[in-house]
Amino acid sequence: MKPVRAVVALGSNLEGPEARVRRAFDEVGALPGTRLLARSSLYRTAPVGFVDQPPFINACALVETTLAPRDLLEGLLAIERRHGRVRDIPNGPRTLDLDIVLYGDLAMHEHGLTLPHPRAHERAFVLAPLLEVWPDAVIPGRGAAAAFREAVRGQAIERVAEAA
Ligand code: PH2
Ligand code: MG
Ligand code: MG
Repeated sequence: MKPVRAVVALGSNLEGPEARVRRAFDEVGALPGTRLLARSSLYRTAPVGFVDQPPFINACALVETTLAPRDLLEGLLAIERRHGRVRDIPNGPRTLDLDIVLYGDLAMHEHGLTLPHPRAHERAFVLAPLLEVWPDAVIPGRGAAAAFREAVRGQAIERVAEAA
């Protein structure tokens, strides 16, 4: 299969989030058929949705992959499990969350996998690192990712560290 450019959002707010996200970049880049093209800075971000939990560390990875979307997702979920991810409270605290934000220009909706990520354009914690690794990114069905930056201005996010 021809390699496709994809963006993976990384998030953690438990058990050493910064070190964990740094490690997760390497683990994403080590998936079969997958090459890490760029890693964003790390951002400290206020929790969105379920607010009574610690701040998150968020980042984005730009990859090139020959994995089909479902196989990429399975690989990401396996990494999450290795990080001891427990799914109890929806949107609640987690050791590691790895979401596919973009997979080329693909738009699809299947059980457990919607592309592009349906909420990416409304979350500063995704948009800021996404635009860092891919300033011209287009969100299929919505348009240039950069056009949404203004709308998420009010959300609390702070760049805390360079990419590793
Ligand atoms: N992830 C969520 C829900 N809320 N808030 C922040 N700041 N960062 C996240 O990664 C995040 C969230 C569901 O995946
Ligand atoms: Mg998520
Ligand atoms: Mg997820």
